[in-house]
Amino acid sequence: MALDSDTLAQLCATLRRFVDEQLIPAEAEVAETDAIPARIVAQMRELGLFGLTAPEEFGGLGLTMEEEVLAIFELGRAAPAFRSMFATNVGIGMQGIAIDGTAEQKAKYLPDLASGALIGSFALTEPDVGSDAGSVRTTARREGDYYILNGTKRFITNAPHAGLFTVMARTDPEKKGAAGVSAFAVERDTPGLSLGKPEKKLGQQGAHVCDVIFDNCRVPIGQLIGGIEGQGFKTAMKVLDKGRLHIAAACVGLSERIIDDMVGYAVQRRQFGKPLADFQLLQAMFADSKADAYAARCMVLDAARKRDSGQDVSLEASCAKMFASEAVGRIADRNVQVHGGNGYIREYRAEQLFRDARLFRIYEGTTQIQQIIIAKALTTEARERAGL
Ligand code: COS
Repeated sequence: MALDSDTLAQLCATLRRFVDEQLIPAEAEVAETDAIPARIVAQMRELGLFGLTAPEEFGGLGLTMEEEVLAIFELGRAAPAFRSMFATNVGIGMQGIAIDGTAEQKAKYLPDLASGALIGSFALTEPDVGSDAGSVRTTARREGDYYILNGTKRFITNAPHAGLFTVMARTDPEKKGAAGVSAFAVERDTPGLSLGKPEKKLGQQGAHVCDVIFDNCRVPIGQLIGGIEGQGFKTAMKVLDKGRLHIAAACVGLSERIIDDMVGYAVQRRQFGKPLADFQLLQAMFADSKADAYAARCMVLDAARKRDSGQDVSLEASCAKMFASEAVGRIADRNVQVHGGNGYIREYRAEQLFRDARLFRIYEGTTQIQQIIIAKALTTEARERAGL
């Protein structure tokens, strides 16, 4: 563990207070204005949220996976747009460099990513390449000391705020699949890089996504992550293994928050002369929600501990991401139901959290992609056992 148990308990208590006293009270404002107030971003920087997982030598807290998910259980209780603000730095926007970057790349970028002075973003998805990530079409053609990037990346979280992109592009047009893909650290002001308009979304107002367009974008060869061509897909997969555990933890946090809201509402609201909480049909929803959230919490913690012990957790990360994101969807839906008509009205947060939670089942790999990863691991193992 990076932190002793007292320090970790203190960190989690501080994050819980921050969520209760600053983030949850600002949810309505963020949803209305589609922006995180500058005062809250400044508080996030002061708390070190952008650098939760950056190595200590680069100014981060260097949290282990277990510590990271414990922190995200707390931070995930607020509307997910808040987490999005700093989480690309903690996860997919920084980990490509942290895991596979050269010493120079780490020294150049990790300190600013850790402090939040620089926002990192992860550019894998394209207009015609979503789940089939190995089919990346963006090209990176070597020309002297530069790679010339051409193509469009789509739905790139935090792109409007980012100063640095981890970009997956095909360096070898002869290799059609994953083997021809390389990863690059591309700075925002590189000539030939431009941004599309921020998308209008179903939920998570305050978190922004847009296209990132490369038009003969000249990227110095030193920006090839790890300095080796053809490793980009594997870098992306390693980043996503970790990212999926982080997302699963965010789902747990939000699930627990919604259960508090749901039961808190039901003990106060009265119908037929008694509190809603006394009706057994609703009690079944509370119980199913709690069991869902508890199971998700246990899965995430178990997978995180396994990763910290050096095990390959692709299968466990997919199980946790799939279960926790589906669970928070069920819980958010029950919360709307328990709120009845009020559940459909903006003033009560139930409808917002229902819309916000929907994205968890899609990004960083849809539920169906997690199923494919889990099934592939199981069938590969079975074939090996059978000597096939
Ligand atoms: N860690 C390290 N390496 C990995 C890996 C992982 N988790 N997963 C796969 N690889 C390696 C494989 O071992 C293989 O290497 P070799 O060619 O040396 O054997 C290579 O990467 C290709 O793997 P695979 O054949 O499994 O790739 P597929 O093209 O079949 O793709 C899926 C696999 C579907 C799992 C992948 O495309 C995926 O995760 N898609 C979803 C992408 C996603 O989450 N997008 C969301 C937007 S990003 S926020």
